[in-house]
Amino acid sequence: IALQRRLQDALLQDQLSLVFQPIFDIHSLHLHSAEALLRWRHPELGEVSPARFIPVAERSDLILELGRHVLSRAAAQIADWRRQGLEPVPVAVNVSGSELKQCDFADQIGGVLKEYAIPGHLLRVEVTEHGLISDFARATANLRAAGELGLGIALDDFGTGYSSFRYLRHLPIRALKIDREFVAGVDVDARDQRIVRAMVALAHSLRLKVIAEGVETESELATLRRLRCDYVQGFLTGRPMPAAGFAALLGARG
Ligand code: G
Ligand code: G
Ligand code: MN
Ligand code: NA
Repeated sequence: IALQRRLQDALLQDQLSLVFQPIFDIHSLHLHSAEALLRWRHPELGEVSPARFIPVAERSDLILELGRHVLSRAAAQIADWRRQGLEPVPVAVNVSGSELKQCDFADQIGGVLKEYAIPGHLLRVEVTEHGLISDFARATANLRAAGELGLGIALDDFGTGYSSFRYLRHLPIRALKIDREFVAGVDVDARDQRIVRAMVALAHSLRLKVIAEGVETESELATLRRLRCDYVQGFLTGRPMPAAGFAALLGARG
């Protein structure tokens, strides 16, 4: 409860910000998109990890407020980069399961696209298998509606949740994000190599793209290239960074 109270204040006092982690084409290493990640700097507690405060927010409707905040901040940032004369790449936001239960989820997205005058393809949604279980029909309808607004949908943390195949069957997804759990040490672990190869084959047979997450070493990158992943995200190619740092990446594209 204490943390929940503080998080409520954080929203009001503007202690929350977004950082952006670049996602690159695994072969050319051209910038492809970004993942927006929430950061909270509390005046006394210092940096509080979303791994800690998101679960707290998820216990109440605070997560819905947080979700709207992230969506509108991401859209505002895209609009701001465009004002600076930059050509933004799509920005993916993480969406919790409870957000997907809202009847007006797609209306919210439509609202921010209009407010910031940006095309839908510049926003993306990442959902976790875990987030989808409670109201699958509603979640599916919401993701379809988001897809119709032009947003690409990715299944996050792929392989770590439940009944993934059901999601692949029903959801309008465009990409799988292979969880770091399978990526860390994939260069030296034959079993992980076989698992990743199978995930990629599955994804490609369904015409989905594959993003490898949490790539930290050149050797992992080389292995993931060989295993035919499409995109790479991780500390090796770029840490999550503030908007100004990301603007430099946007500006440096040739
Ligand atoms: O970036 P970091 O490793 O600190 O994130 C930890 C966890 O918090 C990850 O699982 C990430 O998906 C989640 N997370 C980060 N930002 C958001 C957000 O804006 N909304 C939601 N729902 N989860 C987020
Ligand atoms: O669950 P999700 O995939 O949304 O969360 C992404 C999380 O992974 C973020 O907290 C981000 O900071 C973290 N992350 C991104 N790249 C790397 C990496 O190369 N290594 C590690 N350990 N964490 C990473
Ligand atoms: Mn994610
Ligand atoms: Na993930």
